[in-house]
Amino acid sequence: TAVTRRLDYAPPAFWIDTVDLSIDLDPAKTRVLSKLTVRRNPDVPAQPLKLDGDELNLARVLLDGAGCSFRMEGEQLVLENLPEGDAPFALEIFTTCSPEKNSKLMGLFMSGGDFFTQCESEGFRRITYFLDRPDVMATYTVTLRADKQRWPVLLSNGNLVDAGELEGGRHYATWHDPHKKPCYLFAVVAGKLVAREQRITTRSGNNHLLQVWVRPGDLDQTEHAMNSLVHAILWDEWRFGLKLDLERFMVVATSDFNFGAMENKGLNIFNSKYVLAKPATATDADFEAIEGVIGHEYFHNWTGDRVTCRDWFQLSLKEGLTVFRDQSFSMDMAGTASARAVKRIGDVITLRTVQFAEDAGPMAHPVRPDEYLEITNFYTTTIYEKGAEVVRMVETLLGREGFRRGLDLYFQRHDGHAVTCDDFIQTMADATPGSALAERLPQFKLWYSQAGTPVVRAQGHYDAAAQTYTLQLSQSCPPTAGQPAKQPMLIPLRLGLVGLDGRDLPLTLQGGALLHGDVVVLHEPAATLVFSGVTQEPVPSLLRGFSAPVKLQMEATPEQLMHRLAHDSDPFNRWEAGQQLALRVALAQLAAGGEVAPAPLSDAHLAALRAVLRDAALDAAFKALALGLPGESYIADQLPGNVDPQRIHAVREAMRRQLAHALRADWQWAWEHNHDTGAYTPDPVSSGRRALAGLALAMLCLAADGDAVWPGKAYQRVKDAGNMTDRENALQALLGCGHPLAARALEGFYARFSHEALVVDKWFALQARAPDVAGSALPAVLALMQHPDFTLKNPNRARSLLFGFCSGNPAGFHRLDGAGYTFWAGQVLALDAINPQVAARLARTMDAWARLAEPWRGAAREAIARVAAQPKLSNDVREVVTRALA
Ligand code: DPP
Ligand code: ZN
Repeated sequence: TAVTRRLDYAPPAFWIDTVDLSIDLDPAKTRVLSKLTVRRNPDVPAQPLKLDGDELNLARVLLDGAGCSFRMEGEQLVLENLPEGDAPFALEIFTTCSPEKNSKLMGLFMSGGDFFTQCESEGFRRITYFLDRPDVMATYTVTLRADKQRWPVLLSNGNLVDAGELEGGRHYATWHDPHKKPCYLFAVVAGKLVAREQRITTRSGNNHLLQVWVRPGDLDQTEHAMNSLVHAILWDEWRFGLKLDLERFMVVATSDFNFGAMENKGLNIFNSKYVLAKPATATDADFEAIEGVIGHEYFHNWTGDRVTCRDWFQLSLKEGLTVFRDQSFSMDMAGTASARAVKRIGDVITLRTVQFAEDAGPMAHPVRPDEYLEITNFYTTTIYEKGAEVVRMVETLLGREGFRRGLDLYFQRHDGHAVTCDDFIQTMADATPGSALAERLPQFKLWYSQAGTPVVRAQGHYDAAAQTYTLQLSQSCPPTAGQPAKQPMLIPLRLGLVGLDGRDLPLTLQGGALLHGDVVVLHEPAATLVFSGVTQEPVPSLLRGFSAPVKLQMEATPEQLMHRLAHDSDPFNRWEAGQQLALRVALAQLAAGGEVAPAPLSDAHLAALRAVLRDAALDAAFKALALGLPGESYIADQLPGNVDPQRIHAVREAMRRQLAHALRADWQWAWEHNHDTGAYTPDPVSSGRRALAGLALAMLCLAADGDAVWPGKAYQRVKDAGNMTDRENALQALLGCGHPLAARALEGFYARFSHEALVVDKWFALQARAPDVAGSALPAVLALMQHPDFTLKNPNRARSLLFGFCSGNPAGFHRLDGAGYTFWAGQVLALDAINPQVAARLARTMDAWARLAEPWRGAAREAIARVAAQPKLSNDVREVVTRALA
């Protein structure tokens, strides 16, 4: 259980050039014969060859065809008496493993009777002994053997080069991957699967075979995934000139998976949640997520597979860049400016609620971390989403053309290599001499090394006589573990000045120029900007489009916020003004003490929201976001500490109820104009209308006050909605208002979909998040754990109920008696014995414990300490709870 440190990186002492694997698949005992061509790395002093292994049974090792001496050092296989010199030698290693016992779902495991692999980060060592590190890249040939009837389809990376029958009802297939790759991109699938196939010819005239492999009954749910894949391929070629480099590209779905999906070269393996969709079972959000994840994994083919990471501290090299690419893809697919903004707002909500919280908590780490106990704990929103924001800032600094030039140079320089975040950013600067990035590269790189969310403070002053508007900006970054003092960062701030009529005033910066006409690059601890020719007092609109992952603090009157909610030309900031407005009301209520006011929203505030809801020029999707209140955990994050989760819930509920009642006629109008979207398609316009209709229905149910009309309509809709989005929204509306019809609706929902695993997940999640009426939430969750469909062994199922409750139901979870935390501790331990990765994720739902008020704080500490005291914890969970208590 040793900590791994970034600065300890040393190149491998050996290279492995070719890997020839023969795998005899058997659930209880799979035999793996690995033939390696190995040679010494001439740049490194001679040392023994240490191969990683984990839970393997070693049968035999041959060196150049003869027996040889070896020893074990912990789980590593150590060979000392190897040939001198640089000449390659052959190593044959014969091991066995047991896929059916592999509940960690790392390495070779079984799902629904079929075989799958997951090797990132360190799963390959659970298949065979190897130099399991991403900078060792080899060419793979793989022969799979299995019973033909039970596992008729045998897949691995690359091209199928041979296949045939064997004795005893077995068969085989041999695959060869022409591309060198690190072992974390290796994959095998064997099962009773069928494929949707499509052949495409790309812009450049190349032909490819695309396959989406699923269980036979699921073929009717693969059309959207295939369309998304085709779009992703065409988009990457169009936007970045990056072509598909394989004749065959395969996507395979499995229902037992830790990640969302995995970018194995040519053979992407997906959590079925991100492949399977049909209108009857998948929501608009599911359709959108599938497009995004299919894109994400496909884009990894270049940013991850062709150019990979030197070591796991560089994870954001591929993940931050690939998230940026999938976000850009989804925006381009969304089309209109409004739909793009809606996508951006969704991404920022995730960043601010999850990543900002991470940056402010015990697991805070830089985008390029310095150390880890267990690397799987670092597949975080900091690496992914903040990493993507860093790449987005690079694009903002370089412009679209400059960014493209940078990426072109990146592939020119680093294709086929395992590189670092430094290599990436250096290339982007080298490709754009004189750019705002190249000019201040060392400072920009602080985004990779400093943890914590920077705070930008802004103060504005209008001088009517001089017709100037002065903006004073300053920045700071809070201390995080191991980083008490921070240096000022390079922060691109997109901004505008909104005039009285709602239009932007022209921007003329005294003594300087704005990047792209509207971006200020803040690099000093404090700066003063003076805009001249400002003919009227403006309302400043800063951080447009969320141009940097920072917290902006700027005084604003409710009138200024309402002005921007009504007019800001930047849709992101228009939405943000509404959020700020609501946040201020919530924070005032929290600061006030005493009884929670039943109607905290002012008339002017309600009128402003009504105007947005009724605005004929706005899209429904935007309205649904603008009328939504900030989440409870986001509100909690704005407090300095002493967080009372029950009061936050009560305040937000009061706001929600007031919004429901005060705008009842408007909600009814919104429902009437949006609830019928005709034949289902998941496009942004109709999905936006469904979102607004869903919100309206929830509000109308909340405002029903004993009247049965709206709950009755919701109940009817659960029964006969034409698609899952409308059905789930209606069920949620019923649950959200605590109506007795909800129980019957849940029953009917289950009866209809009990054979659809992904819908049963929704059924569990909806109940896990249901309002905590008189302490009912926890007992309901405990009862659901006894349901025959519940199991901790399936990650999606475990997440639906446990994460739904522990992180999606703050009022139910943060009980005064601490029973929610006791439940959490028990489930973390139970899961840890099965699947440490999923357990560690659940453990993280208590990250913010130290900011709680008493008695929650004491009870939370006790529960975490109980977990930490277990002697047999995985590294995964140990790292999370140790940091939490530090
Ligand atoms: N499968 C995960 C992803 O695609 C890890 N690479 O992000
Ligand atoms: Zn990824």
